[in-house]
Amino acid sequence: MRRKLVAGNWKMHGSLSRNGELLGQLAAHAGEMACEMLVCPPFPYLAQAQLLLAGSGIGLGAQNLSEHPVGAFTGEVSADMLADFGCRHVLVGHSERRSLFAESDVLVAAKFEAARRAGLVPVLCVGETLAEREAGLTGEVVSRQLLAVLQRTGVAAMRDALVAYEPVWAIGTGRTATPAQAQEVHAAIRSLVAGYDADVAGGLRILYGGSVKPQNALELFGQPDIDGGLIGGAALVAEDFLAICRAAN
Ligand code: G2H
Repeated sequence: MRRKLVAGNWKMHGSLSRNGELLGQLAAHAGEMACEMLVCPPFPYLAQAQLLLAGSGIGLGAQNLSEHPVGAFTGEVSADMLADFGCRHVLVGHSERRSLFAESDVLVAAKFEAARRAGLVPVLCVGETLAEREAGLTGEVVSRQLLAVLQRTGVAAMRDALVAYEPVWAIGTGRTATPAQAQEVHAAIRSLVAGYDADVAGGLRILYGGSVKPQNALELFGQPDIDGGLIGGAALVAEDFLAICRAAN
């Protein structure tokens, strides 16, 4: 039985005062949730979130990391630094990193490995663009993104890791994949991993991301291979994020 996980990806949003309010509201209701909760604020707010989430049961994650452990890499943040601030999770390969910051499959795999080395749980984001979906390439693209990691790290590194399927055409657009569309890709991801190790695949939590809202969460989370969500816009509004978490109960 895989426990559902709902993660908030705040992207480049927030301020000390707004975060304080949001985190306070989330922490106040976290005890009611059966699902695991996670928030991923921007780097500068990790210390604030660590403090305000202490004892709440809500996990802390980051949105990105360097593939390097230490050194002259101006502007970068290492996995160990994230761990120092209480992060247990880190997103890798979010589509915005892939498309806006030119992160390749090879770089994403290196970041996945760097997270693992520091004891962090990577949340590997995969997903196809609209053009790729329309060209019938969804399976091929998602497999390529996954295989880049599997071939670099081995399937054992996927144990306890998370995968987030985020169709690029559904991100921040208000368009959500139908539960059936999402389920089909989630099942394909699990089956690809099962080809390497059935036990790892059976325990692998695969989140769905892309315009998840309180109105569509229940049906999405009701699919057999959808183990929770990676939430962007709706994670910035406490009542919406909490409603999505309740839908995962
Ligand atoms: C996808 C998602 C969170 P949104 O990027 O990672 O964002 O829910 O706003 O589509």
